[in-house]
Amino acid sequence: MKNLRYRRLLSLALLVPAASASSILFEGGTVISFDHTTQTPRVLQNTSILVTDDRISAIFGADEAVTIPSNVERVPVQGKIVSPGFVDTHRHGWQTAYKTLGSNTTLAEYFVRYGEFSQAGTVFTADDVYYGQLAGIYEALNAGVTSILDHAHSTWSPETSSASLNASLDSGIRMWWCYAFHDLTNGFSVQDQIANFQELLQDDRLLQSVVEMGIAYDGFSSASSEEIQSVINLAKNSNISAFTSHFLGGPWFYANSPSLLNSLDFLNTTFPIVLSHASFISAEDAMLLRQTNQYISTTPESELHYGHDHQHSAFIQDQAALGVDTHFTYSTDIITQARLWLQSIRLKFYQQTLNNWEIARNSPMSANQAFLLATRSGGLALRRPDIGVLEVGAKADIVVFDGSSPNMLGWSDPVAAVILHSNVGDVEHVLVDGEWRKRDRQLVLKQNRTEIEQRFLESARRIQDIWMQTPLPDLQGDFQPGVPYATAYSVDVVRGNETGY
Ligand SMILES: *[C@@H]1O[C@H](CO)[C@@H](O)[C@H](O)[C@H]1NC(C)=O
Ligand SMILES: *[C@@H]1O[C@H](CO)[C@@H](O)[C@H](O)[C@H]1NC(C)=O
Ligand SMILES: *[C@@H]1O[C@H](CO)[C@@H](O)[C@H](O)[C@H]1NC(C)=O
Ligand SMILES: *[C@@H]1O[C@H](CO)[C@@H](O)[C@H](O)[C@H]1NC(C)=O
Ligand SMILES: *[C@@H]1O[C@H](CO)[C@@H](O)[C@H](O)[C@H]1NC(C)=O
Ligand SMILES: *[C@@H]1O[C@H](CO)[C@@H](O)[C@H](O)[C@H]1NC(C)=O
Ligand SMILES: CC(=O)N[C@H]1CO[C@H](CO)[C@@H](O)[C@@H]1O
Ligand SMILES: [Zn+2]
Repeated sequence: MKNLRYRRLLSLALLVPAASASSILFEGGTVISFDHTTQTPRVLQNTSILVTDDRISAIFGADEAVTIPSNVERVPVQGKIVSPGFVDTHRHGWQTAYKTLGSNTTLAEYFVRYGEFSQAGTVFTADDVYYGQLAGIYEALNAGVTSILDHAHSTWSPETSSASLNASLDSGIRMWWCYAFHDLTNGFSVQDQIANFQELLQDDRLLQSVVEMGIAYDGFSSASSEEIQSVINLAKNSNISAFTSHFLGGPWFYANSPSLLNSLDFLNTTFPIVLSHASFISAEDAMLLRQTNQYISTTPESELHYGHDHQHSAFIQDQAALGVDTHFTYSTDIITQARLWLQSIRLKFYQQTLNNWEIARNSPMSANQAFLLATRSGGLALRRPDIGVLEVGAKADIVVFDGSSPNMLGWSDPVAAVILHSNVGDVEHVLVDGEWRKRDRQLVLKQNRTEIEQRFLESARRIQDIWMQTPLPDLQGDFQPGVPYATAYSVDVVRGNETGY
């Protein structure tokens, strides 16, 4: 009802032509909108979307009269699915050069070998960070990811920090670029990092861009209270758009938990806080997130791949969005994350009945819910109800799927088609903030893509050579006090001894 009312108001408003506005009309597709009454995706058949500058200005059916500006760019979308752009709420964009190196790594190994405190801090130059960040964002845009919260921990020097921000600004993706403050051994102290961050905040390019500044910090349970307080003060006084922290719990510790943040008077904040993983979150911490409207970022593939697990995050999906995490190890598209999450949640709750020798009569999670996690929930995690949704007034972050590929052909439910049948090859058009980022399956970039990819490949070859020559760490003794390393059962798909890997 609400949407209909908006539409009629808008068709009147459009009688006054907007002189210099740019507009794009997606004509006659199947649009996945949102129904505020039922809080579910709302499918609109044979519907058109008018984009004016950076926002959606009208959504209308074939029988509705809407005045269309004469200079409009018409894009036919008959037979296609028009979806909101996908939102990735947890990523470390600088790591692209490692691609395929971590194919069978574990989280404990990752910390030593690939993370922000590994040799990366001395090996990666500003150029490595720049080209990796940019080439990685190309992959995201190509897959219909239009928004990213980057936990940017390549902040090892003013140069590598600036390079990451530069690539983000140059990419044209919508980003919450969260500068990570961390204790380094190279002399670039947290106080230096704070000064560097404040300098970057003054960058005039931010005013014309779709990049917003945020802070990433993991030190709440490990750093000195002085350091923690200086980061809290900075966050509260810098008009940031997001704050993010890793939170695992259970045997991982790494406990930047909601209750710890709350005890520091740092949970009920005016800006959004996104806690990545929350694998072993307690019921009490989940309640704190609801009370303060803060979100977790579930990264299904990373939590499976590395073994973080997600024991309890499944119970706080009303305050959750999806993320990719380390894109060098697996897929960057949020649809794959949604699909993996959907099927693993189904299994998790089916098992509860099976363990009791009972047979479920219902499915524990629907494709609609997975779709919302991948889109609108990401916007809500960032307190941006105008992101991850197709409705009048929302940001024009739009993805058009070709509905006629061999894998898509025959769909009637567009949400199920996207979540369970699509692949990146079906992403035909991508718009971010009303601007083309992919058109007719080709990326639309400000840079010379060939040149960027050549520079990235040179960087990746250099980085990969160094890592291949670095022996794998020998993980013996304790991961941390009271938590020993152990050997997991490993499978061998060929008969005989020692034929694995
Ligand atoms: C969509 O609307 C157009 C314009 O009114 C009409 O010609 C066409 O038949 C409709 N298509 C479908 C599939 O309903
Ligand atoms: C980032 O871009 C700005 C503006 O072009 C430039 O001054 C700065 O040197 C760049 N940073 C790096 C590390 O190249
Ligand atoms: C705070 O940042 C937002 C954009 O994120 C901007 O619109 C607003 O003007 C800023 N406020 C101040 C006081 O700088
Ligand atoms: C959070 O802060 C707001 C505004 O200061 C206040 O109204 C609200 O009660 C607080 N909520 C909690 C759970 O502390
Ligand atoms: C893009 O870069 C490549 C490689 O440097 C070059 O061969 C090509 O001419 C460039 N294209 C344009 C349009 O500048
Ligand atoms: C595997 O190795 C163990 C001892 O190392 C040996 O006892 C066993 O027979 C071997 N099994 C096979 C299938 O070769
Ligand atoms: C790419 C990679 O890291 N491969 C490793 C997978 O695990 C085996 C066993 O630990 C290693 O030998 C490989 O190097
Ligand atoms: Zn992470």
